[in-house]
Amino acid sequence: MFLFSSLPLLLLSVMTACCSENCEEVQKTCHMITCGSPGINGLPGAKGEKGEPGQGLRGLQGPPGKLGPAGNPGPPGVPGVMGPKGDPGENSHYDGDLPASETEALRSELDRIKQWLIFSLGKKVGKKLFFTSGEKMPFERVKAVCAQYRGSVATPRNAEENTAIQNVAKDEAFLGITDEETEGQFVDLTGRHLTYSNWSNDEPNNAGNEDCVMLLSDGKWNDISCSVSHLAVCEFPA
Ligand SMILES: *[C@@H]1O[C@H](CO)[C@@H](O)[C@H](O)[C@H]1NC(C)=O
Ligand SMILES: [Ca+2]
Ligand SMILES: [Ca+2]
Repeated sequence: MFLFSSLPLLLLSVMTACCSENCEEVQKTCHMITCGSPGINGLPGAKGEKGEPGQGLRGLQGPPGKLGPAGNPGPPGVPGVMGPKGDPGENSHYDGDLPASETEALRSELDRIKQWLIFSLGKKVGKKLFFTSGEKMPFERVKAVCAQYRGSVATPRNAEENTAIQNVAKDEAFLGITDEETEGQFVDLTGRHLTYSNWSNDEPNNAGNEDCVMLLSDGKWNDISCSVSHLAVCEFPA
């Protein structure tokens, strides 16, 4: 700021200096400066008309302005050229299989965990395992819960499985059997007709429209409404 305001003053003093050295010559170039010995001050003249805009030197360029706001992001660039193939890693010969000894160790550990689960919670019959979450819920929920654990609703295929479910449940539980599709025709959840059943006396009676089946505490079956809540028992391949 100081520089700009003092610049005309600076120019003036430079021109004055040149004038005092060689006045005759300077008068041709320095029109603005009066030379010679100073006379007596006259009266001030009338004010002249406003002159044309001057052609003085431009000021020095100012400092850069403030940074503007960031622009919108541009479109994504063209994908680069694929790089050269990297060096083979240290495990370049690893084919994804664990050593046989480790596979064996994992398998026996899993077997042990399975045995504990069966021992404490479930029942194993042939190639089936039966477990319960201990919760009571409508039939649709039972199906969903069993499917969530990659199992299906417990469906006894013989007296032994029926007893196993009874022992796991220790309460009234849904079985994976319905006659929702065709009234009076009970099928498993894959739609196959039953080869084993253990209906209680005078059941199934479809009393008030009953399309689901529950295992009674005595091991016998009764058709009941699908919307009532009973224990969820699921079966899994052993
Ligand atoms: C039906 O269930 C009862 C009680 O568990 C059992 O004693 C009977 O043997 C079962 N009958 C059949 C055919 O599974
Ligand atoms: Ca029915
Ligand atoms: Ca009934």
